[in-house]
Amino acid sequence: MSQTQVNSICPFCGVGCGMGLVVNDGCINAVKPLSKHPISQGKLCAKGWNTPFGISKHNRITQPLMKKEGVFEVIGWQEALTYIAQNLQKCIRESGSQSVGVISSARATNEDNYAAQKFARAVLKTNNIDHCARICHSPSVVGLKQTLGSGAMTNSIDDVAKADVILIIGADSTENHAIIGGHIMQAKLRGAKLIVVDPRQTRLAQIADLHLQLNIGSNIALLNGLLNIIFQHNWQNDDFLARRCEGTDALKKHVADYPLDKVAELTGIEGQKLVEAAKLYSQANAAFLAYGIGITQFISGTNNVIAVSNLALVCGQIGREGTGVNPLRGQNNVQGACDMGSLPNVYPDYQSAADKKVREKFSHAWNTTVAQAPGLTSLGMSNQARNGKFRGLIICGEDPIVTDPDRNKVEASMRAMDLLVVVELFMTETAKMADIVLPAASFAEKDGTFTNCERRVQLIHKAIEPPGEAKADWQILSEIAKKMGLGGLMNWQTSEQIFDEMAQLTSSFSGMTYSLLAKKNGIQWPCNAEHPKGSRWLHTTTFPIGKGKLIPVDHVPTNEQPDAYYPFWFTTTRLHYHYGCGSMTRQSPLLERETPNGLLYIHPQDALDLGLKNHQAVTVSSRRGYLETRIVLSNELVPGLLSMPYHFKEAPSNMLTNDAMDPTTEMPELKVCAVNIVPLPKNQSPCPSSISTDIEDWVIQ
Ligand SMILES: Nc1nc2c(c(=O)[nH]1)N[C@H]1C(S)=C(S)[C@@H](COP(=O)(O)OP(=O)(O)OC[C@H]3O[C@@H](n4cnc5c(=O)[nH]c(N)nc54)[C@H](O)[C@@H]3O)O[C@H]1N2
Ligand SMILES: Nc1nc2c(c(=O)[nH]1)N[C@H]1C(S)=C(S)[C@@H](COP(=O)(O)OP(=O)(O)OC[C@H]3O[C@@H](n4cnc5c(=O)[nH]c(N)nc54)[C@H](O)[C@@H]3O)O[C@H]1N2
Ligand code: SF4
Ligand SMILES: [Mo]
Repeated sequence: MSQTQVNSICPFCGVGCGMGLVVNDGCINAVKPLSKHPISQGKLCAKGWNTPFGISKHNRITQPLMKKEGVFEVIGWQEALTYIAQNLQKCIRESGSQSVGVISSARATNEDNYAAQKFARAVLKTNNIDHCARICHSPSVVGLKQTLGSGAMTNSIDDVAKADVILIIGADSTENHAIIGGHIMQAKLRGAKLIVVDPRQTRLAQIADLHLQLNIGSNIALLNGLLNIIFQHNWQNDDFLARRCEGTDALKKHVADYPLDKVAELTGIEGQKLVEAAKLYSQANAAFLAYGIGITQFISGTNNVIAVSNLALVCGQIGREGTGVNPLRGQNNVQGACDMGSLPNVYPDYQSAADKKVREKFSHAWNTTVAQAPGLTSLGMSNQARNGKFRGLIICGEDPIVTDPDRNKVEASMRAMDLLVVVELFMTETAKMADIVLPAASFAEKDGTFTNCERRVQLIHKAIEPPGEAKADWQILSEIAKKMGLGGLMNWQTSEQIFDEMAQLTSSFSGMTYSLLAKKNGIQWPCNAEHPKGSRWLHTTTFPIGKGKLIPVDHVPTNEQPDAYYPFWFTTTRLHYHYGCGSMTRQSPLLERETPNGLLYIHPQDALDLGLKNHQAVTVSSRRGYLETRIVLSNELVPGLLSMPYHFKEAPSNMLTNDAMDPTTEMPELKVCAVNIVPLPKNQSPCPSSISTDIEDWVIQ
């Protein structure tokens, strides 16, 4: 038996840990952590260790499938490609290019994402291209662009080790960015002060020096309150404000409207704790601020991000080692999918699609005329589908039926489309609704690059052959282009050719090549003539927009609040052991045995008041939908607040969630809505029907 090791990058979260894929007779049967990797330094979390299960051949989609009378039949590639090309052309002929679009995958490579946006803009002639950043950190991309000039993490992961204060806002890092969570715990052991702002008592909150357990959705009140305290005590960094920022006076005046008693009332946090937090953060030599989607997933998401940025700028905690405004981007390559322009409003490297010069640049480079009209977001496409205006969608590696808000609406949108193509590894709930399902190669079966949350572009290498007839996303999109008569636009032979094309058309990546990336354990962008070695820190001397912008923002109540019919606050979170829709982590028997298939956390006092016992079966309902699950008592919550992980299709929390949107980014308010809970009759189990994702249950062989 021959055994080799191919070094790669973990395909789950945005930390981007290094892993060696151990290949035995054409199969990956183990992974090894890489001791020399700059971030993971010989560690992996439970998901990383279970990677071989997550892509194992058992249960994978291996051939193109076409739905005929409700079941899938195996078809040949040529038949599938012809069907897709003809139906896309039909939609475009009858309803214009705005009636079709692409959702690409933040789990797939930069090269796949570059190909997806080029396919949309050059082949379909539409800016209808988006991906899951929409419902994740799109407010970071837009908010930080306004205040700092760039929407990415300003500093690096190992800056955690250089900080004397660490402020974590709306992020559950031991569960979701486990290796960073570990770095934070180590920093705390070494003596750094830790402040956690979260309505739940997360594991980091449990060891924090200060836990500001705010009322859900009261972020701006809290951040403006902290700023007001800082100005009142003269704790702001005057020198930094004078040299590097604009808008100080207006912001100071604005936050004076957030006195201690008002903020304590809105946030539920006593004044003294707020003063302590304001002092610790502002007076630190180096304070590292990281935040997650407890900031972004609100109708006020963009303003929440701006409020975070205001705090760091006023205290001058940015542009130096150990500091920064650090959005903890979620998916393994969500940073990359944004960088590559898989967004309706920007081309690669955030070049504006609204700018005629940019459109001319890409038209010239690609030797075609690119899309002219503004594009739709993913939820925009979904909404237009229910109006009959949006008709044909290719989804590469996303499971919106499980992961988008208000599942009943999402299902109606998918049903309304004339053509739904899903490119996937597994038979997800969304794939089940498709007209055509195409088999995608996983990260271990193709070459390419992923960009982690600290802007580090890292190579992944093909270790094994794709199962059956699966192909990389970029290859599949190129072949559809060819069938549409536009193959010349996407005529690449290797992923490296795609990367080189992208690097030539951007500034931040212009100094990168595969051979340089291979030598260096990845490179952090920008990497160009000005920064030939890449950039550990952004904004050290100036911001790309000149001065940092302080922008006053106001607290707004969440779109939905508890009332007599739906008396509980409801939020959704993640479990360490499962990832996203669960399509990959739930293939692992080791991870599956760690948690029940769906659970609702409730404070013991609420359970007592409702007469509920631990593990009792309940129904949970909102204005939009209904599900059944079992409760788990938890002191991590406050009375009145329920929480639920979103990974389980058997108890899909997005049946309940609200799609009310942030007006700037169309980010839905996934983090909060109002629900009711009622016990199920005794002896009745939740989720009576188990929902199979076994491939043989769906395909006629
Ligand atoms: N195990 C695992 N890891 C993952 C993922 C996964 O599915 N599983 N997904 C990846 C992805 S895509 C992402 S985006 C990241 C997400 O990583 P995180 O940003 O850590 O995501 P969440 O745990 O959903 O939410 C973070 C925290 O926000 C808190 N919160 C809720 N409302 C508020 C509020 O009003 N204010 C504040 N300050 N906090 C609030 C919640 O209690 C929660 O602790 O994780 C990535 N890593
Ligand atoms: N209620 C609630 N809903 C949420 C959230 C929340 O906190 N609460 N969080 C939101 C967030 S932050 C995010 S990022 C989204 C995530 O939502 P999704 O992006 O839908 O979640 P994933 O599970 O990552 O789905 C990615 C799919 O890609 C497939 N895949 C993996 N690699 C490849 C590849 O190389 N090619 C192709 N074609 N497919 C591949 C996997 O099998 C998987 O099914 O969920 C959002 N939904
Ligand atoms: S922390 Fe993230 S990147 Fe690292 S092993 Fe875990 S899931 Fe993979
Ligand atoms: Mo995410």
